[in-house]
Amino acid sequence: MTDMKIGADVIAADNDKRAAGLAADYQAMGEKLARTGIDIDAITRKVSEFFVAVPSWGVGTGGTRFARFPGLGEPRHIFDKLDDCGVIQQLTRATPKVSLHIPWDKADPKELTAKAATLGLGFDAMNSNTFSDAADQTHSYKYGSLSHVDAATRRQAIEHNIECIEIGDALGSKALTVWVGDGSNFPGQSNFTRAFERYLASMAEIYKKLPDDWRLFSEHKMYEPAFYSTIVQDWGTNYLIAQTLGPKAQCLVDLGHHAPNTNIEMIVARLIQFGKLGGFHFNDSKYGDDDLDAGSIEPYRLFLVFNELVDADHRGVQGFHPAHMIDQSHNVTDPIESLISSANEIRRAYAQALIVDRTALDGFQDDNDALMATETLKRAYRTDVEPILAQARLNAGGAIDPVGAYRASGYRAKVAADRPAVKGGSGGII
Ligand code: LRH
Ligand code: MN
Ligand code: MN
Repeated sequence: MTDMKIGADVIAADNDKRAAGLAADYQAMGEKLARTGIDIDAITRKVSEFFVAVPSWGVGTGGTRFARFPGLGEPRHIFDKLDDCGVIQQLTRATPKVSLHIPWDKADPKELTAKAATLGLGFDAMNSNTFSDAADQTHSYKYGSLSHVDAATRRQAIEHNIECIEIGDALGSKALTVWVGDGSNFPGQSNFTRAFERYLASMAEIYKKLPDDWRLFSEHKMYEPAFYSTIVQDWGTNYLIAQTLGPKAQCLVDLGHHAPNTNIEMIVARLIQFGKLGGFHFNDSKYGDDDLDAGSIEPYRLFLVFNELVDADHRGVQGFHPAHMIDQSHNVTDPIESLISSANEIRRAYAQALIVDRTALDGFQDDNDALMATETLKRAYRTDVEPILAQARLNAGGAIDPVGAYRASGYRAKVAADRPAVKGGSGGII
């Protein structure tokens, strides 16, 4: 039985106010695109088939290492979190899956599956956590996990990852994402080579336990919490891991995990070329792993990443199905609103990339016409594709203006009445 959290009448009433405007905008845009030989309905269909997973940890207010300022109606546990994820999906129709983090979201898989089913949700990649200590664990990860000098600590981290696979298998997930904070804070603290050997050996143990139809994603990040060296610091090391482990191992690109100005779209292209792009953690960043809302700082970069993905599809790259997930931390917004808006921004970048004139672009590249090549990308990027995004949501039963409908629903105030207020404090999520 379904148990949608926003009344269908609320969505319908909000849509009614906006339907005529959307119909006019969609019609006008369709005519404009038709002049360049593009069928708007074909683009809308593709957009409707594009989904991005919501991170369970993203629906609670995040924080920095200095403080956390919770909002009203903070989810108390994974079941509240799933309710919030259900709202995002109900309004956007772009986020039918949730990515879980273990042990944060540990619960009976049967209960998780049943709850998710009532909300029309499923589960995307599982995330393990060996970057912090759980209350009941024997060995500490203070000095690392999968690469720890102590075999018993490594074994504990390996077993945790295997448990994540088992839980995920019961939930219908098909991938495990491994991100470790292992590294060092001082030159000389760790032997780069020996530590990486230990990490690879541990990952090989996890890889052996993957079901046949699963993938293992390793996620690189330049620094933090280790501030001198991090074991999986960049896409080069990440590629070596995926290559060493085998065909089910691929790289996960979190957009915030690179040095400022890194050409992330080019990393994406390289990983695609060599069959090792596993998926994404979408977010945006100004300085470091800021976990800001997707498209809020560098929307053009997000578009350029999608340009590579659409280009790969266009070239018919075999077996290419990257996982799309959001990984954000919301400090000053209602997390549900941020995630709604981020899902839309991600679809926007996709829609813009879909309308790039690829034949023209190929020609300009072959003619060394740099100006017209870049103008071809800009032309697509400058196109306001909002009518396509809104129409895709409407066709699928979602909201024309999902944040507007969410606010009209009063959902946050309703859950705040059930969920006890949480006091702020120091320290927060990574
Ligand atoms: C590390 C990271 C990784 C974790 C998540 C909470 O910075 O991006 O994906 O699982 O944050
Ligand atoms: Mn991440
Ligand atoms: Mn991160």
